[in-house]
Amino acid sequence: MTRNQKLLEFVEQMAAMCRPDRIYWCDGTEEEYQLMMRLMVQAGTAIWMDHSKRPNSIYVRSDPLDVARVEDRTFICSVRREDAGPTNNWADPMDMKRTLSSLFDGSMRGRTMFVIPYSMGPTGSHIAKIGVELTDSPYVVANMHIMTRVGNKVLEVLGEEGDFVRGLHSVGAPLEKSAPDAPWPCNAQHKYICHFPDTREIWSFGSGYGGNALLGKKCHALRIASVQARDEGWMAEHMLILKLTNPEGRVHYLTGAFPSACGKTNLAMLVPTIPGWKVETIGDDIAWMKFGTDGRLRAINPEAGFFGVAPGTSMKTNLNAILAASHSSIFTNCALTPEGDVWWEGMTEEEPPEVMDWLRRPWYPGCGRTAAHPNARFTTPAAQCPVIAPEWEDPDGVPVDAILFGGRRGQVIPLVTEAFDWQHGTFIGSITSSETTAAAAGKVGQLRRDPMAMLPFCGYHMGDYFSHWLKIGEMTDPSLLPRIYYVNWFRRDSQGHFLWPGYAENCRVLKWIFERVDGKAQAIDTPIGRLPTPESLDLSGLDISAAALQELLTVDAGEMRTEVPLIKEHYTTFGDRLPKEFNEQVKLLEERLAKAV
Ligand code: OXD
Ligand code: MN
Repeated sequence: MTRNQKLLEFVEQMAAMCRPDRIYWCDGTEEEYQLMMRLMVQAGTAIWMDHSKRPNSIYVRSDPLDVARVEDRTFICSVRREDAGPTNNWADPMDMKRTLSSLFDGSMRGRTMFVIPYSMGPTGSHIAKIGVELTDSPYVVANMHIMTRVGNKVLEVLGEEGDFVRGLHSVGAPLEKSAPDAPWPCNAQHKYICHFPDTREIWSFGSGYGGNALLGKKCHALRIASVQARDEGWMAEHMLILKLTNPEGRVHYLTGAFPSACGKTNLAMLVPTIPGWKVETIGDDIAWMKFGTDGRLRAINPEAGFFGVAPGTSMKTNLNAILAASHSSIFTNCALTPEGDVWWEGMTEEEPPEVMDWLRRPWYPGCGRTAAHPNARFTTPAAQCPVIAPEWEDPDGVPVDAILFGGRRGQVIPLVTEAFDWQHGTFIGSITSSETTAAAAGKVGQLRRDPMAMLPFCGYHMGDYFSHWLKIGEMTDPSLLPRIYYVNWFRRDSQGHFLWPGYAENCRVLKWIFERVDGKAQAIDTPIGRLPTPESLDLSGLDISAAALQELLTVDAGEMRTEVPLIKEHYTTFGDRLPKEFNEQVKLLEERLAKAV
């Protein structure tokens, strides 16, 4: 327990409102994790997976109306409307607290309120931050055990005076005395994922799924932390962190921002096809970066686990994720095999003859639907990843040499482009665009601008967020800043086939970036940035046609010119908070394109 008065008061006040039957303080032990598993199995939320197939793992199916982050129900409740900006839903904090208070009133009746003290980042690291999530969901407790550092060790660091991000979560389904519980209690009518950046609070109601409910992840580590980072001069980003080692043993650290479900987890755990090169993982979703005393940006992974998209994950696409999730993991909305293991689309080359789909219906190949939900997930401790870097919990973080941006673009955008400098890199990050996927509720396959892959995750005005990026670029000697790159693995030919093999072969692009950082690889200036010369990209052993390579590595000035009005239109969103430097960048781009043939 704790003697932190602020925490004791928080728990008391929230319990008085939510009226749980019991309050349970999480200590973070393995016994507690096992207790959560048993609670879920007893309640019908989960079933144990066959021990010989997938030891110490459970299989969970959510309610079909609770399967993804709900961006239209996500609110930034800053005191001033303009601080939330045009890309967030805003609500007045007092009004929203009133609405939510009536929903939370008695919402935990018949349930236990779990108090989860957690650390985002290695416990005690000067870059880490503490939060406390109150929840009535054992599923959330179990997932938070994997995704964050939980329990007494966090309370010790918090001490009697320490402050913390206050998180309140309820599935919004009080249990009446005589009524049975649902296997996945939630509230389909009322879902609210609300952030109060001025007071560093998160109130989430009605959903038990992923980023809606595991408040350490998107809500704290991105939306609230981005505001803290702005105020304190650091960065909270939607980025993987990887360590790249060349055959001589030289190391560079890369971070990468890609919109949801563009393969961050795969890239973070990639098995290089070029002999002698090694990729190790530090994080797959979020990076917090702060300047070290040496003037370099240093990154930590605030999380302790992976909440990865399951469909498409296979021995071929991500061997290390498959190995990491081979035991002690939680699987949500995958399909269940008759042997008591999980399956999902793309896991195996051959489809199994029959499984039970995520909606508990028989499924067989050719039946016309998917067996796993497209946003089915595995939750796995990062420490179980075979290529986790030994320094992944270094409290000082790792020095970042390069930052990658990217998205899913079938057309126009080349395989890799190096920014001319930090300001230009910030500009290309701000115009990141991608075709949408299933990670968030909504239409799949539409083009959406997703600046720095932060559109759903920035807790304040995106125009100010861009200015913050520019300010970061002025906080140190330019030679110490990471270089910035834009990559696109998803370019297609006129028949719609991917031009680049992707996955493990992306190491060829990583190698080029590594050698650029070392001042070795060649590049040519183009209107949009520096591209590899064909010889500087290591393609040994890769079967790729000269024509495909040509298409991947050229900038068609005519096509690029058609992007300019789209960029300008995108920028109108931010009004007068768009940094003037970006208008200047658009002008420079137009000038360079005008000169190109
Ligand atoms: C995620 C997401 O779950 O970005 O990481 O949606
Ligand atoms: Mn993400």
